[in-house]
Amino acid sequence: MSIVTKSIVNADAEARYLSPGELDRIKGFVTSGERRLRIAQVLTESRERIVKQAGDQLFQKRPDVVSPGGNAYGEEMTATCLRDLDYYLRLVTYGVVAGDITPIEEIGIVGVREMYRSLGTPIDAVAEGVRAMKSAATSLMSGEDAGEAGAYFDYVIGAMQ
Ligand SMILES: CCC1=C(C)/C(=C/C2=NC(=C\c3[nH]c(/C=C4\NC(=O)[C@H](C)[C@H]4CC)c(C)c3CCC(=O)O)/C(CCC(=O)O)=C2C)NC1=O
Repeated sequence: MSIVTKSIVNADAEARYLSPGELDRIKGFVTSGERRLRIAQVLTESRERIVKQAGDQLFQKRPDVVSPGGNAYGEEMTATCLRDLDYYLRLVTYGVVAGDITPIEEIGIVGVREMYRSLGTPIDAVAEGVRAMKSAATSLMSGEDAGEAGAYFDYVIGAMQ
């Protein structure tokens, strides 16, 4: 839910007008809108490059995951691994657009440890891949945009520690 919807639901539950604090937070959301959309556009347009670069970096750092016995060993499994990185990049764009980590949390973080444990996927290596996406992605942006985008990648990385 965006901050706008959330504020309206909360206010209406108490049959009241939006409070000055809520209006202030909505103002922040609106004034940062152009920047957030610009970031989401860069991530969307460059998604293939970001995922590919991050995958190369991850497999260089963690050759074990693509070696025999590794969770991403073999063409098909490697492709599934890169697909997971693409999933997380997509979720980051949702967070950036919403100005809120909630969509990332609900779609990709709740239950993620249990999921990767049951798949035999080392979650620290997934986090490493997301870290590599962060550096590939933020290198395409100016300082302020990079900082804002970086926060959403950091949220995912932190949730996988
Ligand atoms: C949008 C929310 C969402 C997420 C996050 C998601 C993840 C996800 N990753 C999966 C598999 C997988 N995920 C990986 C990923 C990796 N293995 C490694 O060693 C690397 C560290 C890592 C890549 C960075 C691999 C290799 C599989 C296949 C495992 C298998 O089939 O044995 C599966 C099992 C089903 C399938 O193969 O599609 C799910 C559900 N699905 C979703 O709908």
